This record gives sequence, C-alpha cells and structure tokens, in this order.
Amino acid sequence: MAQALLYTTTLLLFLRSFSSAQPQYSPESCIPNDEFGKYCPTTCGVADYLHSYKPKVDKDLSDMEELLEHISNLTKGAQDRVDYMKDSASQAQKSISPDVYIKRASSMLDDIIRFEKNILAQEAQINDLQQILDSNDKQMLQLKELSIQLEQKCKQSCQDTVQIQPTTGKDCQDIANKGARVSGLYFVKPLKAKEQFLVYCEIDSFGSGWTVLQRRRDGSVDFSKNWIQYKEGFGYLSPDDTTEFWLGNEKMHLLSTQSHIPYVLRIELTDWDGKKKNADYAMFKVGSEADQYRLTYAYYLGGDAGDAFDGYDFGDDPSDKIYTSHNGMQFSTGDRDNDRYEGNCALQDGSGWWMNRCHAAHLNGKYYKGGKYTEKDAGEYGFDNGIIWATWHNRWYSLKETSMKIIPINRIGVGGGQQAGVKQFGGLGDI
Ligand SMILES: [Ca+2]
Repeated sequence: MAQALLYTTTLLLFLRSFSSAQPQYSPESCIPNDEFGKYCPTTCGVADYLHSYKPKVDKDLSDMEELLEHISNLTKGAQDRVDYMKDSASQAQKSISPDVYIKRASSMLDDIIRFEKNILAQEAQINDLQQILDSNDKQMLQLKELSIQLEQKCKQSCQDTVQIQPTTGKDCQDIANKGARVSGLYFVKPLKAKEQFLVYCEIDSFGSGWTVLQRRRDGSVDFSKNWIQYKEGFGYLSPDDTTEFWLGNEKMHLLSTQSHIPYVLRIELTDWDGKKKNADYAMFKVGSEADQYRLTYAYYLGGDAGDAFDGYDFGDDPSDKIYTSHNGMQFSTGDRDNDRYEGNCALQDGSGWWMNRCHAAHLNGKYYKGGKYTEKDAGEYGFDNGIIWATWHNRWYSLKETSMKIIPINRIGVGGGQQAGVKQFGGLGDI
C-alpha cells in the first residue's frame, strides 16, 4: 500500500512538470499525423498528440490529486488514531496502579495454587481409594481362600469328631452283649424298625448298655417343639454325651416295644447344687402314634428322687395327685392336645410331654438357669413350666440336668446294685 502510493505520487509530479514545462501550443504549427510516430515523429506531432489528451490528463490529475489528498487524509486519520491509541495506552498505564495488577495477578496465582492443591488432594484421594480397592481385592481373595480352607476343615473335623462305633444291635444292651465296652454313638435297629438309627449308648464296665432317650444339660436346645419334631426327635447326639436331645417318640416306641423282656426306664436328675437322684420305672413302654405315644409302666421300681410319675399332692386340690400322674397318659404337644385338661397343658407350658392336667414330672420343660423361677418368669400363662420332679424339688424349681434311658429289666442290679432303692432284679437271666 505504501509503495503504490509513492509510485502514484511520482508519476503525478512528472506529468505536471511535463505539462507545465511545454511552451504554449499552436495547432497550426504542426503537421497533423494520424498515426503518431509513423517514420516521422516530430516534436510537433507529439505535442499535438499530447495536447489532444491534455484536458483528460488534467482531469485525471485533478482526480488523482483529490484521491491523493483523500488518501493522505486517511493516512493522517490512521496516524492520529495510532497516536491516540498510544496516548491512551500510556495514559491507561499511568492511570492504573501497578498494585491492582499485582493484586489481581496475586489473586489469580492464589486461585491457581488453590486449584493445584485441590487437584493434588483429589489425586491423593484417588490414589488412596485405589489402594483401598486393591487392599479390598486382596482381602476378598484371602477371605475366599479362608472360606475354602474352612469348608475343607469343617468337612474334615465332622469326619474326625463324630465317631460312630462299628457294633450294631437292636438296642444298646444288645450292642454291649456283643462286646462293646465304650459309651458313644451306635446304630441300632429295633425289630420292627424299617431303618437303623443313631443312639447314644451308655455302656459301663460291667457290660450294662443303656439306650439314652432324653438329655438335658445346659439349656442349649429349645424343647418347645411341635408334634412332628417330638415324633422324629430333635437336638444333637454327641459321642461324648455333651449335648441335649429328644430321641423321638417313634424311636422310643420301636425300642420299648420290641422285646418280650421288658425295659426299665431310669430317670436321672441333677439339681443346681450338683446333687444327683434317680427314679426307675419297670416295664416302661411308649405306645404307637395311633395311640398318641402313650406312656405306660408297671410300677415304680425305686430311686431316691421319689415317684413323681405317680402324681403329687400340691395342696391346691384334693385331686392334685390324680390330676398330675403320668402313667397311661398320651403324649401332647402345643399342636396336639391329648391331655385331660380343658385347656392345653403342652401349649401353656411350651413343651411336649405325657400331660395329664398337667404334671408332677416335667422333664421337657423350659430351662431356668439357677433353678428357682416364678410365675412371672413362666411367661404368658404363668404356670409351672420348668424342668420339674415334684417329689424331689417343688414345681418352682427347675432342675439342671436330666436324662431318660432304658435297659432290659434283667440288667438291673448287675454290677453290684449301686443305685439306692433299686431292688435286685433276678430270675430273667441275661439276654
Ligand atoms: Ca386339653
């Protein structure tokens, strides 16, 4: 742009000087030449030629002068504008305190630092979370491994701890007769049983084999069960006699009714002072399910715990003893009322038992640690619902341990007749 302007200006000056330097032109002094320069260019011819163009050139020059002036004006305007801007800039620079810039810059710097810190903190958090994730993954892996190990260990320990003795028989005395001298878990198969089942056999050194039907020790098993559960049995059999269970009414029926040689039921009791007492019943039987697993026995054979199965005179009613006897009673549970009471003894006491109206003996009752309990402790109905043997401890005292076990009657007294009150029983001979 600048170069083009310079060039135009130079040309204009040249034309002007040329135009103004020529002498006054007279058209008659020159020979007209139609084709300027044809073999004979003369000054005159050139002058004529130029002269014919002069008005146009003058106008062009004038236009160009105007244009130039305009351009010059524009240039000046631009220059002025630049100057103005320069002034403005310097004035602006002068008018704003450097402190503001510093403050602004400093503020921005603070922001940047803050953002940077945030970013760093977030990165640290992400890093921490990643580490936690990694750690969790490791823990998960370890737990999985542990779980697999435990699973394997559990299987092993189950195999290891539950030792089932190899001898079998129709009851524990049969097993003892075959030479077994160790107490533990054995399979028995009573005569009418379709399948063998597991029992705990208490076998002494004299070869007496007791088949255990019931065990209370520590309250670890809830004896509040329904008909089916009492029928099939519940709780846990253990090879070292450390657990609580009810063998089951059906099994008791099969065991107690299989032989022409009757069984003795021995009830062993321990109170919270550690005292032990027992009661034996001859010709113990549990009827079939069709007869609601009725309890029968011939007589009280003896024992220092007293004959609670025969009922107890609590002093409430003249009929107490009759109402609380158990011989001949059918079995009752909360869901099957076979008792002689207008209510439901088993439901009110939360147990299953050979209920009358209701009981003087109640070995499947609620477990009360320490023994003594009250109507309030007994819950909703407020009746005596503990583990009761009324001829030893009163009905508001719950025994600590119980067991019910059977043995063929001819074994009673074998080994010295160590049980107080137990008659020597002979004449039937060994099985
Ligand atoms: Ca009833």
